[in-house]
Amino acid sequence: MKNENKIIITCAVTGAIHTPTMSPYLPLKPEEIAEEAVKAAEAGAAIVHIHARDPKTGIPTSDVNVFREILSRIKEKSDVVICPTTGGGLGMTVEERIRVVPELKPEIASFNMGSMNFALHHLIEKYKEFKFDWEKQYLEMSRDFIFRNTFKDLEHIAKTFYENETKPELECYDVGHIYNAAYLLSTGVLKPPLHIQFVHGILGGIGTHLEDLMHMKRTADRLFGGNFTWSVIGAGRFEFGLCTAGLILGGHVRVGMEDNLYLGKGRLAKSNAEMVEKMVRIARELGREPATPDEARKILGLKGKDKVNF
Ligand code: KMH
Ligand code: ZN
Repeated sequence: MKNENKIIITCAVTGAIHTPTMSPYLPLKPEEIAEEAVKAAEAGAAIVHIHARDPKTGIPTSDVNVFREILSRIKEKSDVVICPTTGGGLGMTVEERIRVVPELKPEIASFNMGSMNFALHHLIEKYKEFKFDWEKQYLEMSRDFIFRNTFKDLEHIAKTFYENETKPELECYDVGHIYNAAYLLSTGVLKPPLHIQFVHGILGGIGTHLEDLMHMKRTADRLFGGNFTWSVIGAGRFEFGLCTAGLILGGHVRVGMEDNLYLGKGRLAKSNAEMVEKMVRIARELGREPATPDEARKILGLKGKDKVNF
């Protein structure tokens, strides 16, 4: 089967949006996050997207040592492509967020394409009590939070990525972010071919309607022609529907507990692997075969797993 038919499934195993109270299955400790990532890869994920959490409390952390532990544990057991976050979590500085790139030199990492509101406070009302003290405060803090990615930041982040041969995965949460990418491409700050992730359903970004995805895709097609690769995220209950639309349109997809905790209505996913398995079933039914990690490396033009620093 040719590479065009291959679908890269990314699994985002823990993130920095959901908190421990929301699911007992959310991996928190480095060994749990690594284990979930390895199992997601065995289920068919070619890329795992990684955030780190404090081993004791589960609060998102930018501690490079925790990232290093997670990434090396995964690499020991799997050849999956490892994509750490540079979006981090609420309240982290840009410098703290991007430290993983020069320190660990990953093949690919997330690269957030603009400043925005990134709100989680609306999730509070769903829970009567929280397991850890930090959770409610963390979610509430997002009411007044600006996810900072100014043009100055973006130039600095891009330079850091290219110095370390790390491919940027451009997280676009709205149409304006695609124009930001086009501008930075025209000034040489970003280098082609771009890899774009259309992120739908974050409060502060574009919604989860099919028209929203079509608009993002049409805009990227118009600005970049055929010279880009792309993937879709649908946050919350729209995850599988929007990913299915993306795969029909020829894109790649991302699933996992960072974006959604449920396998179906009222049914918490017990593992990230279950979510990948569901996506693999849908893909195969619709004639797309999951890419292996090495096929994903080829499709995205990554430097290779022997060139990372962990
Ligand atoms: N949090 C997701 C909606 C990042 O980690 O840099 C997008 C994301 C960004 O994964
Ligand atoms: Zn993330």
